[in-house]
Amino acid sequence: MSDIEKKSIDPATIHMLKKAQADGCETIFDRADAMKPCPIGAEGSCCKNCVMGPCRVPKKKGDEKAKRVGLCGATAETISARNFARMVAAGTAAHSDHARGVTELFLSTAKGKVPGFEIKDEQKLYQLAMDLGVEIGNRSVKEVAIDVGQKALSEFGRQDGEILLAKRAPLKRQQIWRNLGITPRGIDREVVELLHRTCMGVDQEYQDLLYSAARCALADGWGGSMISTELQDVLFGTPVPVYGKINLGVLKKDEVNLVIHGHEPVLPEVIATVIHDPQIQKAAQAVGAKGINLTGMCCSANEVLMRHGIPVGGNFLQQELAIVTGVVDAMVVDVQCEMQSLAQVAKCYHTKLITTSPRAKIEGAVHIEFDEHRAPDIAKRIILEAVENFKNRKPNVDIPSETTDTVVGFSHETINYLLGGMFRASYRPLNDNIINGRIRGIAGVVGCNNARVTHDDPNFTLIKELIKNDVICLVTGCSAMSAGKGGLLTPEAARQYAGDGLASVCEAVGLPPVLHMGACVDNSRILMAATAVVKDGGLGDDISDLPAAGAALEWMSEKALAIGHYFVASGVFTVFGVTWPTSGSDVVTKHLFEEFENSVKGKWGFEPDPVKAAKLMIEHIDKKRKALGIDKARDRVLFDMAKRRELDAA
Ligand code: NFS
Repeated sequence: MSDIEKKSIDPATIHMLKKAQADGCETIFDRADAMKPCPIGAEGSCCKNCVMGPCRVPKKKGDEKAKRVGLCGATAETISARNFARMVAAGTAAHSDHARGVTELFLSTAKGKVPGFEIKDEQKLYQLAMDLGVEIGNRSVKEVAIDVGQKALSEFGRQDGEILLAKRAPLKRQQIWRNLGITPRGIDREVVELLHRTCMGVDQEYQDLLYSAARCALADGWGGSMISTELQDVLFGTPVPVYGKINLGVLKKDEVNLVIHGHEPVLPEVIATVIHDPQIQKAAQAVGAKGINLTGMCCSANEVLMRHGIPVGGNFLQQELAIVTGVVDAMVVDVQCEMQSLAQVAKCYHTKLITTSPRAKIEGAVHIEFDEHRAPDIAKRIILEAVENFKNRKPNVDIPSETTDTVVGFSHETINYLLGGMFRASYRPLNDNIINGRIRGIAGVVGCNNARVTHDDPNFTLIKELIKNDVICLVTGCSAMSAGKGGLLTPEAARQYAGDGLASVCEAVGLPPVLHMGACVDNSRILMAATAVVKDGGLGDDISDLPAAGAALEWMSEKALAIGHYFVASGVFTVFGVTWPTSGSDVVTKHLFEEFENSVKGKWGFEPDPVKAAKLMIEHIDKKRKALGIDKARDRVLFDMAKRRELDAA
């Protein structure tokens, strides 16, 4: 096996890496070989929060008692916890700023100020109105929507009290947060306060920092991310199961290829509509193309895949490789997870890179700023940029043949409906199957790709291992795409990969054993699903009682750490891979891995090996089953008449 072949388990990725090498085009995979991570920074032992440093306080092998403090006296524990907390603050800021944009658009839509946008899911609007304390009565949809938009917007700047959606959590969970003083007050407030606390010379007690980080992370999961998911569903429709295709083979040689990459679904939604405009289709034909092929990359892809079945080009580590095919006429990006190197890779070929967010420009890209008031015009302009660029393709075109079929679109509401049917939608069948042991437990497998590990391998191997052991998997983000490319997102995968118990349940209701729930902000759907399972009864009275665990074995983004921390603070055992950001301090790591279980009833774990990580998660699930008294549960025995008579006679 050549070195390139060890970079990914995905043949399309390997194929494109070889092409990039032949074309002399550098990618993230080359840079990962050329530059190793700084070991001091990786273990969280570098403090650069003031300019007397950076102070380096790494662990010293063989001299564990060595004094480890920065110039100001900050201990290795403080430095480690501060670095951890800053990542959580940044991740929360990213999700929540995305949410703010969606909320502003929602409010403008409710007020009728942005033509082309509308309220698509009224039922979800009413549910949200109730949870935000907005009166419904005989009021019009418009009135309710305006109030919902205003209430949601004020959650960002709220200064005291509790964020409103925290009330969706099980009552016991809410009480745990209150007792620890970590119920978020307002979304922006928690981010700002955490940045303040982690400034030079402020909060210098590692426990205090870790719990403040939990409060901030909860403002993401039950605040910013949840608001994003909810309002996007109300605006663009709540996902229902839809068929889709994934991997670089979805690109087409004889069509104009426009790739939408990033995170905010607003512009992609408009592009997806405008693309059918006959004038635009004509323009494509005029340049000799058979049509226009819209595909997605990263979480924008998840959004439009879930709602429209638009094919997915690939996940985070494939963004440069889409361009390497030589057929991407334009790649349009907004915010988050867009590599700056896209501009350089685009130069090797003919691709036009277009930035659209007022918050994110890239040197070398064309900037066409999105404005919701002129959304259709801007969408048209972007599509036409791609169309015009079709004629500039160079001869070195090569598209991998790989695509995989998927069934996606499992919002929390859809799972409810699919399990219980239209007239008695509920999580009851799921709970029953967990109690009777056919389903051993639930796992959320989420997060990114990371160029420091074999692309897609940890995610795919972990998920396969979990479903083999009857653990149903809920997936989002780039990890969902690893599962999709590996063929795990179809109902047929149940028989092929899942244990007998899980397979029998999946086959009975036609579900895949791995349920794609959306983008990373949609991890809030997993919180809602877990809460629904608790509320349905029989499995304890808090999320921490459930036979459940979470994982992100290929994480790289600060957003992933924020997500992990809100899962932990919501009572979930969460395992991360690649590298552990507080490994420089055994004390801080022990607190997160062990002592957190006594307070927030959830805890962190670290295990880069996917098979071992699955084992850890399954052991935790079994521990929870035992605590619930369902560890010896068996399939219910159905008595026939003869057996009943025997019982009656006894
Ligand atoms: Ni999530 Fe989506 Fe992927 Fe990671 Fe980036 S695209 S928001 S951060 S890399 S899963």
